[in-house]
Amino acid sequence: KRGYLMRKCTIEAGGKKTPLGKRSWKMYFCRLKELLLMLSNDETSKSTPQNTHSLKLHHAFAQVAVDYRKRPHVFRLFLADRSQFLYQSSDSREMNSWIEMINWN
Ligand code: I3P
Repeated sequence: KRGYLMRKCTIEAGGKKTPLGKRSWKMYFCRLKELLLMLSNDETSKSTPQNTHSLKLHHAFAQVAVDYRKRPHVFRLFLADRSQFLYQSSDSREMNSWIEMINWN
Protein backbone atom coordinates (compact mmCIF):
# COMPACT_ATOMS: atom_id res chain seq x y z
CA LYS A 1 0.00 0.00 0.00
CA ARG A 2 1.15 3.53 -0.69
CA GLY A 3 -0.09 7.08 -0.47
CA TYR A 4 0.26 10.47 1.12
CA LEU A 5 -0.32 10.79 4.84
CA MET A 6 0.11 13.64 7.27
CA ARG A 7 2.04 12.64 10.36
CA LYS A 8 2.73 14.00 13.81
CA CYS A 9 4.99 12.37 16.42
CA THR A 10 3.57 12.41 19.94
CA ILE A 11 5.78 9.95 21.87
CA GLU A 12 9.46 9.35 21.09
CA ALA A 13 11.25 6.01 21.10
CA GLY A 14 11.64 4.98 24.72
CA GLY A 15 8.27 6.42 25.70
CA LYS A 16 8.99 10.08 26.41
CA LYS A 17 6.61 12.76 25.19
CA THR A 18 7.82 14.46 22.00
CA PRO A 19 9.05 17.93 23.03
CA LEU A 20 7.37 21.13 21.87
CA GLY A 21 8.75 22.29 18.56
CA LYS A 22 8.91 18.72 17.25
CA ARG A 23 5.22 18.00 17.32
CA SER A 24 4.04 19.54 14.07
CA TRP A 25 2.24 17.76 11.24
CA LYS A 26 4.29 16.89 8.16
CA MET A 27 3.30 15.30 4.89
CA TYR A 28 4.99 12.08 3.75
CA PHE A 29 4.62 9.71 0.87
CA CYS A 30 4.30 6.37 2.65
CA ARG A 31 4.99 2.92 1.29
CA LEU A 32 4.00 -0.10 3.31
CA LYS A 33 5.88 -3.22 2.40
CA GLU A 34 5.67 -6.24 4.63
CA LEU A 35 7.02 -5.13 8.01
CA LEU A 36 8.42 -1.78 6.86
CA LEU A 37 6.73 1.58 6.58
CA MET A 38 8.93 3.77 4.35
CA LEU A 39 8.43 7.52 4.45
CA SER A 40 9.66 9.89 1.74
CA ASN A 41 9.00 13.54 1.12
CA ASP A 42 7.23 12.82 -2.14
CA GLU A 43 6.42 9.97 -4.46
CA THR A 44 8.94 10.90 -7.14
CA SER A 45 11.95 10.44 -4.88
CA LYS A 46 13.44 6.97 -5.08
CA SER A 47 13.41 5.14 -1.79
CA THR A 48 17.11 5.51 -1.19
CA PRO A 49 18.42 5.80 2.35
CA GLN A 50 19.16 9.51 1.70
CA ASN A 51 15.57 10.64 1.34
CA THR A 52 13.62 7.86 3.00
CA HIS A 53 13.36 6.64 6.52
CA SER A 54 11.79 3.37 7.50
CA LEU A 55 9.84 2.31 10.53
CA LYS A 56 9.86 -1.32 11.58
CA LEU A 57 6.33 -2.58 12.09
CA HIS A 58 7.30 -5.75 13.92
CA HIS A 59 5.06 -5.77 17.03
CA ALA A 60 3.51 -2.48 15.90
CA PHE A 61 -0.17 -1.70 16.18
CA ALA A 62 -2.51 0.86 14.62
CA GLN A 63 -5.91 1.99 15.81
CA VAL A 64 -8.33 4.86 15.21
CA ALA A 65 -7.35 7.88 17.33
CA VAL A 66 -10.83 8.42 18.76
CA ASP A 67 -9.46 10.80 21.40
CA TYR A 68 -7.92 13.12 18.78
CA ARG A 69 -10.64 15.44 17.53
CA LYS A 70 -8.75 18.32 15.87
CA ARG A 71 -8.54 16.55 12.51
CA PRO A 72 -10.64 13.84 10.87
CA HIS A 73 -9.49 10.34 9.75
CA VAL A 74 -6.58 10.14 12.17
CA PHE A 75 -5.12 6.86 13.39
CA ARG A 76 -2.43 6.23 15.96
CA LEU A 77 0.57 4.00 15.32
CA PHE A 78 2.27 2.32 18.29
CA LEU A 79 5.72 0.94 17.58
CA ALA A 80 7.68 -1.68 19.50
CA ASP A 81 10.24 0.98 20.55
CA ARG A 82 7.33 2.65 22.42
CA SER A 83 7.10 5.61 20.05
CA GLN A 84 3.65 6.80 18.96
CA PHE A 85 2.55 8.73 15.89
CA LEU A 86 -0.67 10.20 14.61
CA TYR A 87 -1.36 9.73 10.90
CA GLN A 88 -4.07 11.59 9.03
CA SER A 89 -5.53 10.02 5.91
CA SER A 90 -7.81 11.54 3.28
CA ASP A 91 -10.99 9.71 4.26
CA SER A 92 -12.21 6.96 6.57
CA ARG A 93 -11.92 4.28 3.91
CA GLU A 94 -8.23 5.09 3.43
CA MET A 95 -7.71 5.23 7.18
CA ASN A 96 -9.24 1.80 7.70
CA SER A 97 -7.22 0.37 4.86
CA TRP A 98 -3.93 1.63 6.38
CA ILE A 99 -4.91 0.31 9.82
CA GLU A 100 -5.81 -3.08 8.39
CA MET A 101 -2.57 -3.35 6.40
CA ILE A 102 -0.40 -2.29 9.34
CA ASN A 103 -2.08 -4.75 11.70
CA TRP A 104 -2.08 -7.56 9.16
CA ASN A 105 1.37 -8.91 9.92
C1 I3P B 1 3.03 22.01 17.31
C2 I3P B 1 2.13 22.24 16.10
C3 I3P B 1 1.11 21.10 15.99
C4 I3P B 1 0.33 20.96 17.30
C5 I3P B 1 1.26 20.79 18.49
C6 I3P B 1 2.26 21.91 18.59
O1 I3P B 1 3.95 23.06 17.41
O2 I3P B 1 1.45 23.46 16.23
O3 I3P B 1 0.24 21.36 14.91
O4 I3P B 1 -0.46 19.81 17.20
O5 I3P B 1 0.42 20.76 19.63
O6 I3P B 1 3.13 21.66 19.67
P1 I3P B 1 5.39 23.02 16.68
O7 I3P B 1 5.14 23.21 15.23
O8 I3P B 1 6.12 24.15 17.31
O9 I3P B 1 6.00 21.68 16.98
P2 I3P B 1 -2.02 19.83 16.90
O10 I3P B 1 -2.18 20.21 15.47
O11 I3P B 1 -2.45 18.42 17.19
O12 I3P B 1 -2.63 20.82 17.84
P3 I3P B 1 0.64 19.77 20.86
O13 I3P B 1 1.87 20.22 21.59
O14 I3P B 1 -0.61 19.86 21.66
O15 I3P B 1 0.83 18.38 20.30
